[in-house]
Amino acid sequence: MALLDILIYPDQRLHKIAKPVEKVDERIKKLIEDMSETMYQAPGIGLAAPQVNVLERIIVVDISESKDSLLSMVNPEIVSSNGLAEHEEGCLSVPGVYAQVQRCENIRVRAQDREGNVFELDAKGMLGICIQHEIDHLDGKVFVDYLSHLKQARIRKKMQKALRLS
Ligand code: GNR
Ligand code: NI
Repeated sequence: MALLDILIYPDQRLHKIAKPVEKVDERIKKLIEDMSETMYQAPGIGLAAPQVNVLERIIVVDISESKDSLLSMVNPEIVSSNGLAEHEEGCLSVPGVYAQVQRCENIRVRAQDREGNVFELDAKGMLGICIQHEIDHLDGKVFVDYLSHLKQARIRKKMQKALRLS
């Protein structure tokens, strides 16, 4: 297992679109293990491959208190959704920044598991929000992209200043 480096906003690589995984093989399993370890160590409740500079459609999520409910998804897709939910979000790629974001309240997701088997999952609450946040990363979107341009400019300034000081 290995810890991976997390890209920090406003790194332009966070805005690239990830490619579908063609075959769920040993390389993908290893990547999922390393991503999970990186997420738990951060600590975070989710991580998407583009955050660790891998442009492939893979996410890991664990919203449990006990950190024993890992959900890994390869090529996840939202197949249906309804309702609206607003919640405060944060992101491992934008440390120290939190903001309200509007998402779908209920989603149905189709994905492949670590063995390559297709499954579907209904998610709401924090799990639903987290999965939408992670799928956004696969599409090159970071939660700050939903904020006003003024807020985005302030966040970029804050992040660039923090980078200069580190
Ligand atoms: O750890 C995380 N917490 C979180 C809180 C509210 C909404 C979404 C998230 S996901 C985030 C980890 C992360 O950046 N995943 O991409
Ligand atoms: Ni994030």
